[in-house]
Amino acid sequence: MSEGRVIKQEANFYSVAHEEQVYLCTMRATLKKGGEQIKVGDRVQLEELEAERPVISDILPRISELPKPAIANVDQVLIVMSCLQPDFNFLLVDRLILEVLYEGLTPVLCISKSDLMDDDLKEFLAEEYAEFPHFFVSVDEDKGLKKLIKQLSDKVTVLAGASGVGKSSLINRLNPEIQLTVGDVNQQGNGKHTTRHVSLHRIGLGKHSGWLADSPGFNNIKLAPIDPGDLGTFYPEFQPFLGQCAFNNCVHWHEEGCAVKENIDTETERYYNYLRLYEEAEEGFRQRVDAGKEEALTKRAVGKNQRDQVLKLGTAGRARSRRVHRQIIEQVGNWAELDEEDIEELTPDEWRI
Ligand SMILES: Nc1nc2c(ncn2[C@@H]2O[C@H](COP(=O)(O)OP(=O)(O)OP(=O)(O)O)[C@@H](O)[C@H]2O)c(=O)[nH]1
Ligand SMILES: [Mg+2]
Ligand SMILES: [Zn+2]
Repeated sequence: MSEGRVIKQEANFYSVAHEEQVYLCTMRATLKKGGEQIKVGDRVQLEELEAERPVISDILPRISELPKPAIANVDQVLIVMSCLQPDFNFLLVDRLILEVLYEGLTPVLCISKSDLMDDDLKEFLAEEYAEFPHFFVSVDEDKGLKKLIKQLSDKVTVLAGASGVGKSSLINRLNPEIQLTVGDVNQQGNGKHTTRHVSLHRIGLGKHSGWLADSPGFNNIKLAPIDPGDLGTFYPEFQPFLGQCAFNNCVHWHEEGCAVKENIDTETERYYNYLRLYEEAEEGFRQRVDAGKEEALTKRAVGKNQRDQVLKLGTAGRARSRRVHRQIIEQVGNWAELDEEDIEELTPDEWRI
C-alpha cells in the first residue's frame, strides 16, 4: 500500500501525487458508502498503483480543514505583501495574521518586490515582524526565493494577499509549469471568485516538495468573532508578559501597571494596529450581542476546536467600551473641538493623524 496526496478533484476523479508521479484515481466504493468525502490536501492510501485506475482505499486523519478554499491539512498561510507599489499595508497584514492564528494555522510573511526597497525600510519591516517567519523576495531580481522554497517544503500552503502585490508572479516563479496572468486585475471582485475545485501545485523538486494552493484564501475583511479581551493572546510579542498586568482583565491599552506596555515597544505599527483591531473586535462583539442573541458565543484563543465560552456584555464590557471612546478622543487630539458623537462615528482610518 502507498500513501499519496490529493492535489485535485474533478467529478469522481482524484489526482493523487505519490513520489514524483501524479495518478488519476477513483474512490473505493466502500469508502464512498461510508459517507467519506475526499478533499484536496488529503493524505490517502492508494491501492493498485500499477492498474490503469488506482483506487483510494482510505483517508488519513486530517490535521486541519479550511472551509474556503475547501482544503485539508493546510500547514501555513503565506501572506504576500509588497514593500512598495502598492505600499506595505500594515493593518491588512496584521489582520491576516490574526485570522490565520485564529484558524490555528501558521502565518508566514512574504515581503515581495524587495528590489524596490532600501535598507531602512527592510530593517523597519524586519523589526515589526520579528516574531513571525518572514522572507524578503524579489521575483524580478531573483532574490530570497531559495529560502522561501525551503519554508514551503513538505508543507501545504495557502496564499493570502491584496491585489497587485505579486502573488501570480511569485507562483509562476516557484512553479514554472503554472502560468498565471500577471498584472491582471481580478475581474471577479471580492469573494465572488468561487473556484469550485481548488488544486495544489508542487513547489520544488524531489522528496521534500511542498504544495501551494492556487486559490487565495483569507481575503475576507470582516474580523473573526474574537473576544476583544482575548485579542492580546494572539500577539506573540505580548505573550511573555500576559498574566503579569496589574488588572487581570487588562487589555493593554491605557491601564496602569500594564506589564505588556511596560515591556514591548509601543511605538510600532503592530501595537498601533492592535488598538485598531481591538476596537473592531469590540464592535463585532457588541453587534453579536445586539443581533438578538442573548449571549454572544465567543471563541477563546486556545482555538476554536476547543470548548467555546459564553460571555455576556456586562458592566465590565460597557466600562471598557467607554474607556475606548475616551481613548479615541485623546487620539484625535487637536480635533477635540468636534463633539463626542461625531468622534464616535469616526472610522479607525479617519482617526489616524
Ligand atoms: N519590482 C517588482 N515588481 C514585481 C515583482 N513581482 C511582481 N511585480 C509586478 O507587480 C505587478 C502585479 O503582479 P501580479 O503577480 O499580477 O500580482 P497579483 O498579486 O497576482 O495581483 P492580482 O492578481 O491582481 O491579485 C506586475 O506588474 C508585476 O510585474 C517584483 O519582484 N519586483
Ligand atoms: Mg494574480
Ligand atoms: Zn496589560
